[in-house]
Amino acid sequence: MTIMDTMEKKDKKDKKDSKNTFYITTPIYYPSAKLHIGHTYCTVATDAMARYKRLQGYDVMFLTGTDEHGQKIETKAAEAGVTPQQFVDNIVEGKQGVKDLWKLMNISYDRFIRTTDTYHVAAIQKIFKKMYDKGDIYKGTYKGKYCTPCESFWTESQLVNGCCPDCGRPVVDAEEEAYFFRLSKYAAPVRDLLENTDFLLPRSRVNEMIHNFIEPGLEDLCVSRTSFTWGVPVDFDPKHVVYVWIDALFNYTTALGFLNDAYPDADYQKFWPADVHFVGKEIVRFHSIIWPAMLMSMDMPLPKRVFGHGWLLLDGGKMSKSKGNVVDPYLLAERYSADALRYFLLRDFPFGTDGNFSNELLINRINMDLANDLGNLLSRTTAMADKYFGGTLPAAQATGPEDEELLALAGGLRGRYEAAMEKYAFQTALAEVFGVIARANKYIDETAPWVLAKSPDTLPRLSRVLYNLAETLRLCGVLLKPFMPESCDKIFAQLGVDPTLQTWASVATFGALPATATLHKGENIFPRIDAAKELAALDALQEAQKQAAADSAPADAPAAPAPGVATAELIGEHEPKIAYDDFAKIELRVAEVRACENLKESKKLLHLTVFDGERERCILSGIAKWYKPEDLVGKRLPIVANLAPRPMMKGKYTSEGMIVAADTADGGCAIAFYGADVPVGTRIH
Ligand code: ME8
Repeated sequence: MTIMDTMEKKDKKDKKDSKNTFYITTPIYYPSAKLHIGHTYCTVATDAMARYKRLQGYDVMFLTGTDEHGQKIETKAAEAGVTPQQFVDNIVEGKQGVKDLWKLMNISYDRFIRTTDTYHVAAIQKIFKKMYDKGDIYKGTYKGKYCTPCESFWTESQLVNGCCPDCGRPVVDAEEEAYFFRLSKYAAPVRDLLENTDFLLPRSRVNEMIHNFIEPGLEDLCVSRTSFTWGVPVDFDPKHVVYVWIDALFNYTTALGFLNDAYPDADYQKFWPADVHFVGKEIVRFHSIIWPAMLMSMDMPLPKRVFGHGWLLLDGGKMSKSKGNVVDPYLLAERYSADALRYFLLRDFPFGTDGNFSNELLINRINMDLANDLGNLLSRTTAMADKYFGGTLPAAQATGPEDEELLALAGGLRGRYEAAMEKYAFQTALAEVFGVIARANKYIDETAPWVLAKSPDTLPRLSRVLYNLAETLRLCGVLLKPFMPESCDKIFAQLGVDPTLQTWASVATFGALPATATLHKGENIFPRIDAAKELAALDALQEAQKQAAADSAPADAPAAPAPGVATAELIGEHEPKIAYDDFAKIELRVAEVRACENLKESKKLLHLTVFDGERERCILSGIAKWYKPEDLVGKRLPIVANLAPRPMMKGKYTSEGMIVAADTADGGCAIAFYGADVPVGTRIH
């Protein structure tokens, strides 16, 4: 019996003691705009974890998808002049859409759920009814503070400085008939779950949840809306649609066939409860408080774990679609390969905390780790095997004193890697692998194969040295494959490693590669990047993308973010404060509308001629949906008077300012008008 057979047997025995399935999920993303690097980060992490578990022999279910209902999408579709379904279809299935992005990034999901899938819609109606029949959902009137961009109601006690605790924006008073979920009923068991188990990780997030939400007291949760229609209708009261979180959270079970026939119920029996939900820190509250409470109400088992990962920030601040400074994963993956981007994302940023994205970090990481350390080790090893032995290592091999340290480090790698992966510490797992790669490069310098090649007496030693290098590369390749699947296949091809030597069992100890391995020198898998040149090129490309985004947005469209980017974009804690002098630079004035008309080229824009006290100017404003020209003529309203003029509609108009408006509770916008007692041209401070 070989070492490998023994290890395989042991692995099988270990697994028999527990369930051999692993169910992992990403959040289902809002298809309100193209996904960005933040979404890619979470999905790549989930993919690496899923591939790692498959490598270990688990029967894995990896679910991702899109959360397609809600007012935001209804509004965006209307703005784009299409139906909500057409709008989401385009973002999910269209060119460079969500599915294209996951294909490019080599995401090995097993299922993709869209909350507009009919099986999901029908199941959500049944779930809603079940909770209603149980008395856990009841009808009431909602009076509360509402944050329009986040589509969230808040209680007074949850507000931070009177603003939304998630995004820091002002909230408005709102009232409507609504159904409620008795969240308060489950406060004690949820608290127990958070405090006394490892349900939620990292642990610091538990403290946040207890302190911010449990201790102030859990209030019942509004779970239906009447102010928009793009949602799952409550079938026994159709003027209501199910409000986002019931619809969104139960995706994790409907995609397994729970209460529907699209998938066999056996999948639900087999895979539920989930082993882990990966979610960004801003939706930890929904996954660690509301989700378990709803499952308790449904008498369903709870997921084993929720992991709240950190955010990717851009240059220390927020990444924002409306600013046009989100990082486009398409651009980077196409330029440097999906594998390089995947590796960078999981190597540079600790998964549990925030990290600062920059092009410089990306390029340095590719050059240092992939081109220098891994790429060089592979090309030196295969080139020497080729040069000295025509590729196939002779069986006569001699060990030497330099071997001990490398063999010990590489031989123990799987255990250290596994310990890190089980804690979702991708950065540590990768650092372990690259520690071994660095040690192997040092081993080449210590053993000096080019000297050994000079005498027939030292050829057995040379053969052993190259064997040790090839075996180290094989071990590292197997463990890197969840992170860089395509590149590792290329590494295996150069090392002549067949699939039986790519298994988890085969990397338990050093030495499974046959002594007379045949290596082939192949292409350079990770070419070195000219950093200065690439940084300049990336800056130019990203600037062009930013400009294109700005050109396609109306001059003074309200800066309300798409929910798909709200997480990264509304990072209150990272928002720099401005000095009064900065505020004073913005010249706000009272202007009078002298003329106003609809534009035939755009449904969204109104063309206004306003008098600012000194002169007339043209402003194009994206408010046509909420104001008719005749509502505005003669009115006095606030404008930003010192914005740089902007050509719009392909240069046909130049907009010379911006109208200041507030978001309303129903997703519209409201302008504050001044009376005749405020002279035209007055500065607003
Ligand atoms: O919240 N850094 O969808 P969403 C890291 N539909 N991760 C980021 C990120 C950033 N800058 N920006 C986004 C929703 N993410 C709901 C989820 S689940 C039942 C419903 C990732 O499109 C992160 O994982 O706003 C975050 O939680 C998720 O995208 C939010 O995506």
